[in-house]
Formats: sequence, C-alpha cells, structure tokens
Amino acid sequence: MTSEHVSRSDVRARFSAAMSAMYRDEVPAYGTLMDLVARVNEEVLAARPDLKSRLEATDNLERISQERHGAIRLGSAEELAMMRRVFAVMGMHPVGYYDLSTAGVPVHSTAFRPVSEAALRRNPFRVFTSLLRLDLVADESLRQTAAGILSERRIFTEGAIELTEKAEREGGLSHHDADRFVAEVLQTFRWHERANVDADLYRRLHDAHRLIADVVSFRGPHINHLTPRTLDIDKVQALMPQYGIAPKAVVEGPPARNCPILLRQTSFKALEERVSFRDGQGGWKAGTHTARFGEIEQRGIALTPKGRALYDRLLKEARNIVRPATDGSNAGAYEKILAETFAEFPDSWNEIREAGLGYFSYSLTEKGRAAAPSGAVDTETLIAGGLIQFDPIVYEDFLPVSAAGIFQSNLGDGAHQEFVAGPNQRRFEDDLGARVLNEFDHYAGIERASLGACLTALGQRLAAE
Ligand code: OOG
Ligand code: NI
Repeated sequence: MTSEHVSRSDVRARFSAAMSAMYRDEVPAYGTLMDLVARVNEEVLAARPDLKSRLEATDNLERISQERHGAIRLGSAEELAMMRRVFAVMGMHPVGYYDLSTAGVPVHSTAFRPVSEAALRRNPFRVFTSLLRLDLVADESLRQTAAGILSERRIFTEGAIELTEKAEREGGLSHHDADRFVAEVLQTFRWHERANVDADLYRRLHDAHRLIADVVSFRGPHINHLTPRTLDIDKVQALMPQYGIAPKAVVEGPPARNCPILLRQTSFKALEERVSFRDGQGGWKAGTHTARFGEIEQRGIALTPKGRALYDRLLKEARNIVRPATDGSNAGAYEKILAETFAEFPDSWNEIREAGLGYFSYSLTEKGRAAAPSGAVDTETLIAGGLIQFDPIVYEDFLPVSAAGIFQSNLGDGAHQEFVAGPNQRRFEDDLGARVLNEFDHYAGIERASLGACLTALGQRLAAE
C-alpha cells in the first residue's frame, strides 16, 4: 500500500454502508428494523452507564451503530475463489468452517471478516458465505442441469474483476478506484427480479431444496439478509410486531444472561417477492420467490474450546427436551427449558475466566499503570491486587446450530431434510483456494498478547504454556 491508497478498512466501511443503503432500498422492512435497533441501543446505553463506559474504554462504542453482517450463497468453486479475492481487497478474510449439511441445509460455509483488532474497531463488517453442495442432490440429471447453469453465469462485473486484479498487483486502490470498486462489487449482491430459469425447472430445484432454487435460479448471489447488532435482543424481538415486522418464533443461541456469551440472533421471516421466470418463448411469466429477510444479533464473549463444549452440550440438552417449532407454539416452554439448562453455565465474568470458559483482554488499571516493576508475582495476584483488569473479548463469528435455525425458520418445519454427508473442510478450502483461520487460535492469541503486554509493563514475564 502507498500513501495514495485507501486503507482496506476504509474500502470495507464504504462497502458496508453502500450495501446497507442498497438493501434498505430493496427491502424496506430492513430499514424499519434498523430504526428500531438504533432506538433500543440508545435506550440501553442511557439506562446502563457502566456498559457505556466499558464500551468506550475498550473503543467499542462507535462501532456498534455501524455494525452488521450479511449473508450470500454461492454456486461454484470458481465463484467462491473469486469472492475470496474480492473480499481480501476490503481486508476481509475467511474465518471458521461451518458444516450445515447435518442440519438439513445443503451448504458449507465460512465468514469473511476483518481479523485484527484495529480493523474490527474501524469497521467489523462480515459476510457469512455459503457454498452450495450440489453433490448432496440425489437426482443426477437435476444435479447436472444445475451445474451447467452455474458454470455459465458470471456473477462479477468486468470492472470488479479488473479492480480486484489491480488492487492485488499494486497493493491497494486509490480513492477514485475504491469508489468504482465498491459500485462494481455491489452489483454482485443485487436482487434480480428476472430468473435464469423457467418455472418448471425452478419447481424441480425448489423441490430438491428451496435453497438450491435460490442459488441456481438467479444471475447472482443476492444478499439475503443484513444484520445490525443490538444491545438488547429481547427488547427488539418484543417490539418488532409494534413496528409491523413479524419475528421468528424464538431467539437462537444461548438464553438471556447477566454475562452474554457467544451470539444470540433472531430474524423476521423471509418475504415472498414477485419474480419472473422464462416462459420458453422469449417472454416472461410471473411467479414468486422467498429468500430475503432481516436479522438482528447480540454479541457476547468468545468462548474457549472448553466453554464452547459446555455451550454445545447444554444447548443439545435443552433441545432434546423441547425443540422449538417454527410456528412459535412452544416458544415459552423452550425459553424456560433453555434458561434452566444454562443455569449450569457460570454467570459472572470472573467465574467464567477462572473456569477457563471464555477469552478475555487484559489491561492495566490506573493503579497498575502507576505501579513500579516488582519481582515475580503471578497473574492472579496482580488481578486480586487491582493492578490488572479484564474485559470479555467479543465473539466475532457464527454458530452452526443458530445458522441452521435461521435457515430453517425461512423454510418452514415441513421442509426439514436430512443429508447423508459429513463436514468436508478440506474440500471447501480447496475450492476457496486458501485455508480458513481457526477462530479459537485467533482469540487465544489476542488474549495472550494482551496479558503479555500488561506483564511486560509490570516487569513480569508471561509464563510459558
Ligand atoms: C445464512 C444463515 C447464517 C447467521 O447469522 O448465522 C447466518 C443464510 O441464510 O444464507 O447468516
Ligand atoms: Ni445472519
């Protein structure tokens, strides 16, 4: 990068804003949801000065109102590999591998997101990116037809490809090129009212799985939702109907707690939208397609593998007792069981830390900054002595069970299907043309670096692991 280049984070921030404006325009209910989230976030901050000051101190206050993620579904390895290069221009890299086939959804996925703390602070825009697994389609002829259609479509404009290559060659983009890049790449995420296929083929694809129809039938991978971050998801969920939005039955993820863990998400149901199908005689025939929705999320602490295993076990236990129905008929019972089951998960930051369940960022307190370097003292003593403090590290990734719940709420209970498949991360990474970053290693690295910096400042050394 040279001084005339725009930083990757700036390109990402521009892109995220442009995407939000486009989606607001395309799906007005998303705009309503944004307004509701902004109102609730303001109320929460006004009512909880403690939360506000911790967010300010950790430089996380600013990002909350701009924060969002989106999701797309791609059809081929070539599309995925090119998408990786496009996102890299915006400083977004593949983190994590999610296998959704076991949840009845024929895709596997990663999240493209900024990775460094500075980049996340500047703009944390993420895109949950799924690749269709046509190998899971049983009908051989349908599979070949779908593969043929996907191999012919071009989801990136010439301009987007040229500018991506230029950024790769020159290490960045000028202001002028960055604006062009944003406008060109945005085209890939646009909605297409006209399908690529006729109504019969659409029906066959749809019968194989609605998601297959969504990927194969259109010219591009329209953004299917955008998700602002809220500080009180239960409040937004409760207020949605007043704003004329129908929420899904239950909030996905952990129950409401004092100390939020991982990620809680809910959405409004996908809209039935008018589209037209080819009529086989050069004309068009009216129809509908249901794919796009809006979602909100509340983020909590990133859990260690031990914490995640506890989370997964408790969630499974709760769902073995009550499985939430998409029509909301057992929502109350599910919430009650979930809260009871999760009583086993410690609910104070210090207990979570001491049990090794979550990742924390350590910093010096005022007293710590004023302290003279001392002889060897262990970290716990420094914390107990008020020299070092700790804040939860925010979970920046996704949860496969929740993602499947979001997919499923848009498909309806009737559409539940099982696929005989296992995770295939290696295949996904080969298609992507890169390895995905392991999120646990990444959080552990942030925690270790923060503690190391405190100890160095206090004249201590971080004990070898
Ligand atoms: C992606 C669903 C996953 C999330 O927030 O877990 C997701 C999709 O529907 O394409 O966005
Ligand atoms: Ni989402």
